[in-house]
Formats: sequence, C-alpha cells, structure tokens
Amino acid sequence: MATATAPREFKNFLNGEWLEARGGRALEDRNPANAEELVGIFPASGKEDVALAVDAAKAAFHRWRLTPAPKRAEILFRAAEILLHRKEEYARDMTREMGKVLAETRGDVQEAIDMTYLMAGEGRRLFGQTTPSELPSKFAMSVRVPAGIAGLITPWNFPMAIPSWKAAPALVCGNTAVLKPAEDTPLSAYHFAQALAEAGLPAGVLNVVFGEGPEAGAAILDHPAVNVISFTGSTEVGRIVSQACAPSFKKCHLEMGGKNIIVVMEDANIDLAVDGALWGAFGTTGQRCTAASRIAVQKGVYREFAEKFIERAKSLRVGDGLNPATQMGPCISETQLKTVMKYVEIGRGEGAKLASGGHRLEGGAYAKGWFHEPTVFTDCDPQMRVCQEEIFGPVVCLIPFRTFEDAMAIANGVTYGLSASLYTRDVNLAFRAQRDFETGIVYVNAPTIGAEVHLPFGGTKNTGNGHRESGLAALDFYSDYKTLYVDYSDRLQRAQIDNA
Ligand code: UN1
Repeated sequence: MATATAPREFKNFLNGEWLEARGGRALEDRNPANAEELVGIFPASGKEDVALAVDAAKAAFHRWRLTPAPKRAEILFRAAEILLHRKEEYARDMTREMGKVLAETRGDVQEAIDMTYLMAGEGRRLFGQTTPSELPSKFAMSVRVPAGIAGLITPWNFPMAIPSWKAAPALVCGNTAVLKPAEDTPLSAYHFAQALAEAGLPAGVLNVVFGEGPEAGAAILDHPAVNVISFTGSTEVGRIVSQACAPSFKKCHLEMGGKNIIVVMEDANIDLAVDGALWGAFGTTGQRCTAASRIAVQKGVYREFAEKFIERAKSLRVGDGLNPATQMGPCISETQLKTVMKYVEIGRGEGAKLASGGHRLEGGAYAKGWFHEPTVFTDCDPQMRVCQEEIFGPVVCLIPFRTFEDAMAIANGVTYGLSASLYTRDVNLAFRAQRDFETGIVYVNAPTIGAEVHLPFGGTKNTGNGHRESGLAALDFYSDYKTLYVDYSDRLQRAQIDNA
C-alpha cells in the first residue's frame, strides 16, 4: 500500500528541493517481511551529491545562525505538529520498510515528535553561564554558538527517532546539516525531512542525501567544510568514522554497539522480570543497541525464571508487523538474518544450551521475509562469544550467577557499556548497582530499553566516545561555548596578576 503523498521514486533533499542524484544509480527500499514488496526507490548518492548538499548547508548557515533561536524553534514546533498529525501514516510506512510491529513504529514516530517538541522548547533556553569576575567592574559570561555544518549518519533500527535525535538539536542550536539515513530505511527519514520542509525550514538548513555508507557516508566524513559528525551504528564502522574525523579535527559523536544485561536477583518480582526480559530481548526483534542480550539470574530463582521465560519466548507470535496480532517482526535484511543464524551456530558450538528457537522461519507467511525464531540459550558462560559480541537479533543468553558481586563482574565483563538493568526489591542493591554498572544508562526494575528523550543517551567503552545525545547533553554537542568578558573599569586589569 503506497501512501498518497509519497511518490514511489524518491529524490534527495538539496537546498529545499527534491533532486535526482547525479550518479543516477538507485537503491531499493524493500519490506523485510515480504522482500517482493518494493516500498520505494531511492537515489544511491555519491560524492557530487554530498558536495551539493554541503554547499547548500554552507550557504544557509550564515542566515540560520543569525535567526533568533526561538524563531528556529517555532519551525521545529510546527514540524512536531505535522509529525503528530501524520503519526499513523508514518508508522505504517516505517513498519513496511523496517519490519518492527506497529506499536513500536508508532513509538518511533512518537520519539521523533517528543524530541522535536523538546528542542522547540530549548530554543527559548539554550542557556550559557553568567558568573562573577575575579576583577572589579568586569563582566563574564558564556553563550552557545552553533558548532557549524553537521553531518548526521543514522541507522535503520530507529528510522525516524534517531534522525530526530540528531537533527532537532543541531538545528535549534543554529547549525545547518546534511543527513545520510541508513539505506535500509530511507522513507522514514524522507518523511521527517518533509515535515520540516512543510513547517517552513529555510532551504539548505537540512539536506538529505540518500545512499550507502562507503559512498555517501564517506563523502560526508571527507568533506572539509563539514566540521561536526554524529554517527549511530556499529562499533566497527564507528572506528572508521572516528579515524576519518581525526585528521581535520571534526567534532565527532559516536553511538555504537551494546551487550546489555538484565540482572535478576532472588528477591525480585520474577513475573515482572520475565515481562521486562521478554520486552528487552525481543522488542524490535532484538535489533536495538539497548536490547537485553544477556540475562543473568541468581541461582535460587534461575530454574523458575528460565522456565517462565522460555515458555513466553516460545509463544511469541512472529510475523508481519502490520498484523495487529504480531508480537515480533522480521530481521531487517537477509544479511542480518544470516548474522543471527551464524551466532546461533557459534553458541551451539561453544556449548550454550539451545532452550528454544534457533531457526530461521520459512514457508507460508514467512516465505518471503527474513524471519527468525525468538531464541534462548541457557546455562551460558559469560565468556562465550554469544555473551560477549553484539548479535543485533532475537537471541538471548541466560547466565546463572551466585552473588551480587558475581553479577556485577559479569555485567561489566564486556567491551560495551550502553545499558544495564537490575531487578530486585532490595533498595541497597538497587543503589549499589546504579553506582557500579559501568554503563551510560541504568534501569532498576525495568528492562534495558525505554530511554526518554529529555535525558542523556549514550554509553561507555566501545559503545561511545564520551559524548551523549538526547536531552540537554545534545545541546552541548551541537553548540560550542563562546566565553565573553567585558571590562568596564576603564583601566588595564590583569587576571591572575592583579590579585593582591
Ligand atoms: C537504539 O537502540 O539505537 O531506549 C536506540 C530505547 C529507545 C532508543 C533505542 N528509546 O530503547
């Protein structure tokens, strides 16, 4: 079902116009629940298209930076209203191109709405600092200035939310931007840009270049006029992005992989923990950087938890996300499905017990899509590859443990550090876990997923490079501080020297 507003062949958004890519190559946006369904055809842009987009962003920068931030924010506010109005249509299109169930794609569009409203509000704040000076008759303050021309490279698992996490704060801070969405989910980024365009965003302030990482993405990284990069994707590609940014000192934000854990203590509400683990592990078909891919359970309740969890995992209804009865959709692509299958083999090979799932779903309603069973490994050793490496699919490892200290060692014994969760009724343990989990996000009595837009989002170790997105933290990335001193004493005053 094509939407009335969306043409089947889509173009780049350059300088306020929808334009063909120079190279003329095309990418197919297909439904992962039914690969025969072509959702749209998008340009496979190259260097020349990126150069045009950056030129447009450069040309628009001066006026945009001088547009009062509350006025920039009004455009975001109007865009949020448009997104809200079209939420259902955009959610359906997102399920068609990405596969996750409608409830989740509605959530994805909602996250973009929330972020756009949030940043619309920030346009009337964008606080700096005013402070006393150490010298008399001298005024000291800092203000935020835009960081420059931003290159935004976004993944397919949150096709509208993550573009909004980057674009909304970038724009409200006065930057202009070039967005390169994932080639698997271009339509949702198109919709997001369309809403901004209709809201009155001036030409060139946001440009969208569709295409693949090695061509369009790399061209953004290499462009000398782009001085800010925000990337969400794999740790492997994040390393390439970081290296590409280093020689020209581009300000670079990386949001990468995760190997998130839910720890279930003996005193926890086990049914609540099972509910949370199921949602954390199999929500978005496990294709979240915040997905719970390890569940560590204290020995006294391990069997009880495992039995309940496995039974629930087995009964999950897998299928087309547009069907209201479906609880888990397909993997995004054949490649991703094959990665999942490879890890199932790895897990079996290293002695993890396959307690449920473990196979691709084929035939009948599954014949044309990239479906995999919800898969549970039990009695895992935390050092196994399936407990260490990010799988990004519906595969979860149950790990038994004895003490809280053991659980913390297991939790922190990975190279990632995005999200961690503890289920307990013991307030002391809850606070110790909040202190000791080495992750950017910690949940108590809730799963590893469910971040809200007004709080910082990001992780430690191989998950991130110290920056955070979302919330006020995003303003710190997309603006630079400028420090201002005004001396009204009418004489030379020397800081640090005239301190008698
Ligand atoms: C991601 O997995 O890439 O907390 C982002 C969550 C969502 C965002 C996830 N709000 O799971």
